[in-house]
Amino acid sequence: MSRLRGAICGIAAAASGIAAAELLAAAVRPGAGPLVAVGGAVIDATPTPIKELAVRELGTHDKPVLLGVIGLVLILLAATTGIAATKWRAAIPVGTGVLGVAGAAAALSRPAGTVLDTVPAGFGATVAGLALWWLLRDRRGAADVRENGVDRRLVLRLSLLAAGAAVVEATGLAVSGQRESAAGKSREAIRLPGAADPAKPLPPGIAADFTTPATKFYRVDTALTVPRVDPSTWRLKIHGMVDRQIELSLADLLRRPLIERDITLNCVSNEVGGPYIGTARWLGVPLAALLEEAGVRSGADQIVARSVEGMTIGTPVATALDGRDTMLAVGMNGEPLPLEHGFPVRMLTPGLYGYAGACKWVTELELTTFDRFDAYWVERGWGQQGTVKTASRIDKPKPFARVEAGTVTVAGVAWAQRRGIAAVEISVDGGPWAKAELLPTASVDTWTQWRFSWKATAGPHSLAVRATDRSGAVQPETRATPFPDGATGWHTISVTVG
Ligand SMILES: Nc1nc2c(c(=O)[nH]1)N[C@H]1C(S)=C(S)[C@@H](COP(=O)(O)O)O[C@H]1N2
Ligand SMILES: [Mo]
Repeated sequence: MSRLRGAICGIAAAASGIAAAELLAAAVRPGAGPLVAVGGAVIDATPTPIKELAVRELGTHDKPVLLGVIGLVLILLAATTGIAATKWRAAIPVGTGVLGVAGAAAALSRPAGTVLDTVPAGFGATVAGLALWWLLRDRRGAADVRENGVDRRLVLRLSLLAAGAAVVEATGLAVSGQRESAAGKSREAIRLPGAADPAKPLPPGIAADFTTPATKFYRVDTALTVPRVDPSTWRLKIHGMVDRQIELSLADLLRRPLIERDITLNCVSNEVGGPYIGTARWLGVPLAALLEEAGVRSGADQIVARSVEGMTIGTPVATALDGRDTMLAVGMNGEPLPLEHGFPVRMLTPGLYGYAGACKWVTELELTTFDRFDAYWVERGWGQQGTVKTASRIDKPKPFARVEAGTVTVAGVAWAQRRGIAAVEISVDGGPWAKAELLPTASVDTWTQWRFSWKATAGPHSLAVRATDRSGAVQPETRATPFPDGATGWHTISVTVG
């Protein structure tokens, strides 16, 4: 009974401490709350294979799951502290101290972290400690207020504390909700100018699902909460190995001639046959002209893009100057970038995986060298250059589908951004390769949709796909994991006919 009491008091005290810390953070430093800071620190410290596994098995649920695990660990620590404190009061400063220091250290370790960010965790730990001490105070005289084994004074204190924590928590949520809707409104208020150089109209006969709606576009990033950037104070700084440092506001950026292009973006973490790829119509400012104005010094071979939440993405300088449409994108499918996809400005580099060329919420471009600096994912063992590999995927039928005998339409996509797709072939049950029909596509920077009429006979079958890019290179059969520079291998599915 006293253990249960201790555990309940410990958890209640921790909950009020966390609510207090999150409210303080929401008020003074949005996005620097201890929970998110600990989550971010865990993400950054997680070994790459485990991160891979999480992205593969959990997809976009990886973050809720992570927060759930952190919550469970917190509950265990809080309960243990509470139980220990019923016997030994010194457990209060020890337990809450450990949690406070962990939260503060996590906040400080964030790329954009400052000493100030340790204050919410310290404050929360203090509140939790005081709450626990108050809950467990004069337990000795408690016998006379007990009725049917229930300590009424404790129940009263717990209720008061819970009510207080609920009010604090609600206030915190209201404060951050306010900020969120403010960010949403400022995005809605933005009127993007038209493109000086618009995208070519999509060719006739193009499939309806050629362009991926923003709401269906995959999302991959390490941000536990979507960064809310105020477009009126946003600045982009171009510096490092340049002759002239440049600083631009969003208005400055939007005054420049904009280009509009259909570009396919995909993630290096995508497994063979995986979902992390999409095609959108992007509006943006070509990076080449900006770099020319800044005057890139000889020897600089890497652009390190930094984002508001401290991501670093290293892009080869050559890919911004070789004539491709590397841009600072402000629009996606005719609208300002969605918050999740980097509002107000992100990088986009045709032909590179996202981790190497597509920094979201970007605020800084530093010209440097690959020798001198390893960006976030490179530091974790991923390839430096991030060139997209030729690949293809079967979307129809679905793996393990049951289809009727007769003519079955097999369909999917193939991509080799910058090189373009020359051919797609299908092999049934490991038999000879037969050419699929290629549908119209927008450019070498977009995927190519294909279809194949299969005369399906009853029984179990396997279907494999492979693409050939316009340089004549055939997609290799050898299976490779996404780590360290992109998966290879033919997408093969099993279906049953009959
Ligand atoms: N700031 C920031 N930019 C980022 C990332 C990130 O974690 N943080 N992830 C990159 C990765 S790995 C990919 S694949 C693309 C995904 O872009 P999307 O979420 O708009 O599809 O964004 C890139 N840009
Ligand atoms: Mo990625």
